[in-house]
Amino acid sequence: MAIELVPINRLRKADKTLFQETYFKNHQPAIIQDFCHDWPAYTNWSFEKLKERAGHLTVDLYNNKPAAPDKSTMFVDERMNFGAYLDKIASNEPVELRIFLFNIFKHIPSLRKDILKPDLVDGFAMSLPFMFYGGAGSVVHMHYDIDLSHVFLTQFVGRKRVVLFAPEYTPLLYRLPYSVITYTNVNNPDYEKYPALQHVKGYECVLDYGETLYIPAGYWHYIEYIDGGYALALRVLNESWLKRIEGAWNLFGEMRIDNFMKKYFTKPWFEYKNRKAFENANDAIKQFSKLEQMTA
Ligand SMILES: O=C(O)CCC(=O)C(=O)O
Ligand SMILES: [Fe+2]
Repeated sequence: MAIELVPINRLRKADKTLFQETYFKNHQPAIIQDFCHDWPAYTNWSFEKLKERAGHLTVDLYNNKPAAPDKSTMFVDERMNFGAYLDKIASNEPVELRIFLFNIFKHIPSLRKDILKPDLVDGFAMSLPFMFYGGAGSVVHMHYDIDLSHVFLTQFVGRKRVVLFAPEYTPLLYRLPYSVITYTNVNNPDYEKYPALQHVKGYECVLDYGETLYIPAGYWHYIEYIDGGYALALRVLNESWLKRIEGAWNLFGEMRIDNFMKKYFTKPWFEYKNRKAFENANDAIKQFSKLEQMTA
C-alpha cells in the first residue's frame, strides 16, 4: 500500500486575496496556473530559444544516486556542453542527469529580464532565482529546502510529478537529524521496517508547462521528471524571523557540524543519527496514537 496522497488544488487565476488567505497564510500548497503567463520567459524559454542564448556554456551534471547518509561530498558525474545537454533531455529518452547548482543568470544576465516580480505575496527574493533541469526519468530525492523559504516552482518545459509532505510529519518520515535525508520510499514504503509511515499523509500533482507550484516553507518534496525539462524556483523568505534564523543556522551551522562529524567520526555519527531517526519516529507514533484515542 502506498502512502496516502491527495491532489493539490489548482487555481486558474492568481487571485491575491484568495491565495494569501487560503493557502499562503495556512502554508497549504497550491498550483497557480497563470503565475508566469505575463513573463517574457513564458514564451522565451523553449528548448530552442534557451539553446540559442546559453547553449555554448559548460555545465556540471549529477546522476540519480541518493546522497549517502554517511558521506560528505556530492560528486559531479559529468561535464557537458549545455546545448548538447538540452538536446539530450529534449529527446525525451531516459536521461537520468540533472543540473541544480548552476547559476545560468550569472553567465547570461539578460535571462533575468524574462522574469517579472510577482505581486501575489510580498517579499519575493528576485536576486535568488534558481533553475533546475533534468531528463525524463530523473528523480529528485525527498528533501526540504533548509533555508526554510517558501518556494514557487514554475515549469517551463516538460512535466514532473511532485509529492509533498508538511513539516509536521518530519519525525514520522524517519528524518536523519542534521540532514534533509529520510528513509521514506514514497512509492514503495516498507511499513514493517518504518511503521511510522502508516500515519503519514501527503499531497501530489503533475506540474505542467507554464504552471507554478507553491511549496510552503519547510515542506518535504520528492520529484519525478516525466519528461525532460526545466523549472525556475523563486523564493519568498519565511515570514517568521525565528524560522529565518533557524534557516540560516541550518545552512551555516548544522550543515557544517554534519560535514565535520561525517568526516572525522563517520561511523558513530551515522549510528547516532540512525538511532535518533527511529527514536523520533517511535515517539511520534506514540503521540499520534494518543491523539487518535482523544479524538475517537
Ligand atoms: O524541480 C527540481 O528539479 C527541484 C526543485 C526543488 O527542489 C526546489 O525548487 O526546491
Ligand atoms: Fe528543493
